[in-house]
Parts: sequence; structure tokens; C-alpha cells
Amino acid sequence: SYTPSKTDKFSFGLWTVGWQGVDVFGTAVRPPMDPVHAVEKLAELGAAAISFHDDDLVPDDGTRQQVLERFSKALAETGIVVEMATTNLFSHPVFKDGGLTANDRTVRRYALSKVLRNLDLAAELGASTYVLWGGREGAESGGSKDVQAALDRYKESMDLLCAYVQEQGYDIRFAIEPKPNEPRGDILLPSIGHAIAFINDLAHPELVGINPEVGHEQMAGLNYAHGIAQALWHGKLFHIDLNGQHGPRFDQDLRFGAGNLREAFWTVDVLQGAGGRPAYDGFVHFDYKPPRTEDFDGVWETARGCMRNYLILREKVQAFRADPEVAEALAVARVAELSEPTLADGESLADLRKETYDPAALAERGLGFERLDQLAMEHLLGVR
Ligand code: GLT
Ligand code: MN
Ligand code: MN
Ligand code: MN
Repeated sequence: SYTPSKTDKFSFGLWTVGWQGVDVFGTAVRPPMDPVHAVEKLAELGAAAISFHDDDLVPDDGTRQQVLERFSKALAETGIVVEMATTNLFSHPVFKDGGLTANDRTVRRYALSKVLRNLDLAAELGASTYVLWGGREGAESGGSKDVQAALDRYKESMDLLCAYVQEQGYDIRFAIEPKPNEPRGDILLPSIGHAIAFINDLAHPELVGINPEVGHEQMAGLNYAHGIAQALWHGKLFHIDLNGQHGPRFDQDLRFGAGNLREAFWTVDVLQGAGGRPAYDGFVHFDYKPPRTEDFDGVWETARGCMRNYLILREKVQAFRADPEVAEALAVARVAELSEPTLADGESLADLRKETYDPAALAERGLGFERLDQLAMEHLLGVR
């Protein structure tokens, strides 16, 4: 029953299962993976979609046509769709000071042309989301980057890209992916909140949302479930990158469910529409790295694990929400009361000011949050 099917809308980046294990301290531990093999294997495991960077799929102009033909054939044969695409603006040395916000204007022009080229391919392959992860947009030192100028240039690029998409009539929306640091010492748009604030100052805010990654928020010590709840509140959760992370440290990119399991539970709860809100209905995209210890069997084990953990947690969350004792604990905790406006219809501030309050009595009431949380814990631990 934890076997995924296409209706679960699971999606994987080509660069995830295809990660060769190159890290700061070591070389590749696995050979490159043929994108066609990735598509076939992911289809067999029950995924619905894939995503890619330009350089993952078409690293070489010489073989571009041939690669795209084989790839499209694999998509048609497996029914796997391309739901998202993105640009690699971080690997090549030319991007050592960033792409869209590099100090060097010629680098910025090259970066934008690279995005445009892959955006055309994304549209051709039917992607609905185009992600921008600004891994190299940032700095290691204070004087080297004029942050306000960098934000001007980031905005300039986003405005141009939005206008281009509209001109071409592409059915694509952009999703900015925040990250606090790594590979740059400090990255611009470091958190969900920074990114949303930035989007509100763009020329076409309706075309731009965010693609928050579990580990990236947790690297900054932030609560991912709260973060995506706020993104939903702003109507900005265009896409998600699910993975696992053990608190603030380097970006671990573990499979979903590993690392902070409790936050994974609340994440699925939010995505499923906690408290009767509309659920997230986009693709459930995994962005993780199969650890270097694994051979290809281990790689597919981690892909299976991401989906299986999501399905297990979905079942746990549903059981938690359907549990009558949880309903009672929620009532004691006054959770639904928070949806009641503080001022009733027709009331004015004068009405609440003239009321007499008994703060001492109000302060005496316990809220029973710990019992509620223990119930969640017991669902998660499988004893209820
Ligand atoms: C890279 C990064 C991810 C981004 C990808 C999109 S690439 O692996 O670590 O978090 O989502 O560019
Ligand atoms: Mn990451
Ligand atoms: Mn990511
Ligand atoms: Mn990543």
C-alpha cells in the first residue's frame, strides 16, 4: 500500500539519482547515469515526472539533437512528464561570482542567455515550472558585493524573463529557491521570507513563486513546515524540494524522511491541507543526493525510500487528523478558535476596549498542547 503510482505526482531531478558523489573532499564514486535510464527506472518505481538542468540533459551541443530525441522517446514510452526545468548557473568557473548577479556584466548577459535557451527547451518539453536556484549569487566578503545593486540586477533578470514568457505565450511560472549559504559564504535571498519579499517588488509578481527545500530552511535553523504554510498563505508555493537534513550544518540532501522526521510529518500535514485548508496540488518533487556509500542498487533504494516515506507519513497524518482523541485535544487547545476574527462582524475597536478582562483568570487556563503533540508523536511512532 506504500507503492507509489502516477497519481501521487512524485518527481525527481535528473541530478539527484544521477549524482556521481563529487563533493568538496572527494571525487566521483559512481559513473554518470544516462537520463534515459533514469526515466525508465523512475517510471518503474512509480514516479510521475522528472526535472532537469540544461547541463544534466544536454551538456554538449554536438549531441544535443540526438540526446533530445532519445529522451523524448523515453518520456513517450514511460508516460513520465517533464514538470520542471532549471539552469545550471553554478558549476562552470564562469559563474564563480554568480550568474544573474555577477559583478561582471558580460557574465550576467551570458547567464541570462543560458536561462533563455533552456527556458525554450522547458516549454517545448511541457514543463510548467522553471526554477531559479541562485547558489552562486552571493559573496564571501563584505566589500565585494553591493547587495542592493545585486537585487536590482536580480529583479532586472526576473522582469525580463517574465516578459519573455508572456511574449512567447509559454504556460510557465518561475519558482525561486532560497538557500542561506553553500556554495557561497552568504547567498542572496537566503530564506523563504526573503524570497517572498523580493517577489513582491517584481514587475510580474503573479508569475513568480518559490521552490523551498526542506534542508535549506533547516540549515538556517528555520521551521520548514511553518515556512511552506506562510508560502501557501501568500499563494507562493509554486513548487517544493523535499529532502532530509539534521539541523544547521552543511547541506546534507538526505532522502525525504531522514534527518528531522518530526518536521517531515508536519510538512506532509501542511501539504495535505492541515486544518481543512486547500492542499498543495503541485508535483511532490524530491531534491536529494544518494550518499556516496551507495552503488546503483543503493541509489534506487533511496529513490524508493523518498516516495515510500512520503506515503507512510501521508497515512500517519491522515490517521492523526481522523483520530477522535486528537479532535478533542485540538478543541481543548482552541486551535479552531484562531480562525475566528478577533473583532466580530459589525464590532469596532471601541467594543473590545470597553469590555472588562480578567487577565489572571485567562492566564490560568492551560492549553494542553503537550497532550496534542504526544498524540502526534504516538501516531508517528506507530503505536496508535
Ligand atoms: C542543486 C541545488 C538544489 C537546486 C537545484 C536546482 S541544483 O543541486 O543543491 O538545491 O534545487 O538548480
Ligand atoms: Mn540542498
Ligand atoms: Mn533544491
Ligand atoms: Mn540540492
